Amino acid sequence: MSTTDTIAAIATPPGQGGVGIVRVSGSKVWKIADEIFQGLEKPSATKGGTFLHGKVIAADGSEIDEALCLIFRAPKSYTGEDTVELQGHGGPVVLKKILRRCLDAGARMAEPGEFTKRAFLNGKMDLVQAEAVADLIHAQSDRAAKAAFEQLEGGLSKQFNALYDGLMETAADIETTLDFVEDELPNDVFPNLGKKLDQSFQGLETLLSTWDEGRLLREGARVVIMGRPNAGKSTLFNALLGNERAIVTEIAGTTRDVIEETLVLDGVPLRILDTAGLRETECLIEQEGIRRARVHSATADIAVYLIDSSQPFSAEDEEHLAKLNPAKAVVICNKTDLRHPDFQFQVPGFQPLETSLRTGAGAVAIRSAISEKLGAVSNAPVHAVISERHRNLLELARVELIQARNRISEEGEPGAASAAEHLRSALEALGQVTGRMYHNELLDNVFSRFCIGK
Ligand SMILES: Nc1nc2c(ncn2[C@@H]2O[C@H](COP(=O)(O)OP(=O)(O)O)[C@@H](O)[C@H]2O)c(=O)[nH]1
Ligand SMILES: [Mg+2]
Repeated sequence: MSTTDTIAAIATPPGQGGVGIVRVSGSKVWKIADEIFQGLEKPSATKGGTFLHGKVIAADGSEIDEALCLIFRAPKSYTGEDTVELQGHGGPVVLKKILRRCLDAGARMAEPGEFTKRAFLNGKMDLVQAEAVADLIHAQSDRAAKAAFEQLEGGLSKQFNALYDGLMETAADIETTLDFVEDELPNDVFPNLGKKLDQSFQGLETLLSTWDEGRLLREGARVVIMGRPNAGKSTLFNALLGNERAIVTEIAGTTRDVIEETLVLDGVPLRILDTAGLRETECLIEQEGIRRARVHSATADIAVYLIDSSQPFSAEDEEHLAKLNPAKAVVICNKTDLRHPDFQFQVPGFQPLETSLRTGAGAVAIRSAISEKLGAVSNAPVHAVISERHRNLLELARVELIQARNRISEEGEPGAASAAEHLRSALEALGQVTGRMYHNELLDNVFSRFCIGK
């Protein structure tokens, strides 16, 4: 991909809409716009930051659409290049014709994310901000959108930059010591360098700690509904979703596979999973379902455990509960409308809710309880959070930083050369987060997540 050619793409989603946009960016944009657009002025003679009203014209001179032509002059455009946006009527046939026209006039079809990639290459934004563009477009909830916007505004980049600059300074200080003869150096040089590395390490840990929240916002918190057969798991699953997604019957063992759906609760996206009831069974299909239920519960952010209170409290429920972490579990004694006189919940550490999913009593409390368990996420102020890619690079930097710190604090001066080496590696990893350093594979990896036209 060269940055001197001119790219074009439909920037609005497929389907019908009031307006549809074709975006063209690159050095040939004025030649192309003059050729295909007829208004009172030529686009090439029009000031940036303004627009023309006119017609998009086919090669044979016939009119394709009435349109606006928005003029952006480098560097004041999204890509940093000369750009026009043609706003036509938002129908797929019309927009494809306009795009075709741009391609025939000398543009090339843009690759996914290529406009944003050019914005990055032209210094309009760093890589973390570019990623935020995709996150904002993909955001499934209010909070995810806020976090992405914060990142787009540079909140996260600032933290990465501070970490990078701090380490860069320390690395330079360490390299300076290499030029000195041993007894020329003041005594406190290495203890001070150790302290600075400690500070950087803290900053790195703080950034790493935002990963969990980032994961929850991007992928959704995993909420697994568990319990013995017939407790009402599928009934709860359907009630949370507001539709009859899972089959509910009075036959124990109805749900065998894991069923997953998504839902937004208090601004946090959730992935809720309905699972097979836990019991001893001869049925191979059900056994596999139960095995999967256990696997999912082990990795869940929240386990919702249902108990059938129309029967006396069972030792089996007690056993299953003992394996759950109370901080991450919502326990529900369901079927209170049929409550057995001898039912008595007796597992310390849990505060069960009482519900009748048949009558709806207590059902609202379940949502609040799930929300509350995810509380750290849903109540905290929204701030920029790191992604999987950032985390992998931070982990690399972390390992190098620990090495550097150990060399300095354990060996002092004799360790300086090796510490400087480790810091260079740490900086290399950190530099790839914001794109101070990049290679093609890294860019391909980042921009492949984008849609065409962004
Ligand atoms: N009486 C009563 N029946 C319920 C309640 N919740 C669910 N059920 C019934 O219990 C049976 C089993 O429910 P289901 O959701 O399939 O349980 P699962 O096996 O845990 O998924 C169905 O007949 C439901 O209608 C409740 O609160 N009260
Ligand atoms: Mg079920």
